[in-house]
Amino acid sequence: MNLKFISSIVHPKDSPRTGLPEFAFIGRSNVGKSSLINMLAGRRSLAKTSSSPGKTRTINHYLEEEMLFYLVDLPGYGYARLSKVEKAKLEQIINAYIMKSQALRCTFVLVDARHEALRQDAEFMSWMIRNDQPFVILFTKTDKLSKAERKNLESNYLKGMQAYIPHFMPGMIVTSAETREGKKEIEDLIKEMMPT
Ligand SMILES: Nc1nc2c(ncn2[C@@H]2O[C@H](COP(=O)(O)OP(=O)(O)OP(=O)(O)O)[C@@H](O)[C@H]2O)c(=O)[nH]1
Ligand SMILES: [Mg+2]
Repeated sequence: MNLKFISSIVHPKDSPRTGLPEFAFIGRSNVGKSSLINMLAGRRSLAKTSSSPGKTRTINHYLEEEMLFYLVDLPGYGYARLSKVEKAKLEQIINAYIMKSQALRCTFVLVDARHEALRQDAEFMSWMIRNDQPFVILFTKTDKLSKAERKNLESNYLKGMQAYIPHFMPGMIVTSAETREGKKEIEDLIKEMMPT
């Protein structure tokens, strides 16, 4: 993808007003949102990444200059070390963006492939379902899985999530920012969701 950094904002109302479709990246802090955007861009440091959680604190728009859509890098949720006030502030940014963006086509909810189904992710996805917000799960860091873990990833995760959300059956894509697994699947999905 030919991605160009456009803006870094705190208030969703300051989003670009071009009306171009937006695809957002959300998930727990440190799950690999910014790294995945870099992987899609084929660039190392378009989006800032960090091994310590809580790196992204703003809503960041990247424009795909040929197909004309935005990828939107959001702050992570659930970073335990933040103060209550700071956590609430980030949650407010995320929720306001998702509820208010007119151009948001689909949200990619990133989940670390090494973790079991987590309550925090279940709560976020329940909230998305209640608000009729379409999303697809992207498993991240799958380069760190053994063959056996990789094989059972989707079915194990679904089973775990269904304990929180009955009949849970979202779209899922397996990715790695290291090996670039999942790049084509994400690109194809975005193409499918572009207005014609
Ligand atoms: N092995 C491996 N490491 C990854 C992968 N994706 C991300 N990482 C590492 O995970 C850490 C966090 O990555 P980020 O992309 O900054 O995560 P983030 O979700 O944007 O984090 P916040 O902005 O803090 O919410 C970094 O040390 C990355 O190098 C991956 O696919 N494989
Ligand atoms: Mg980030």
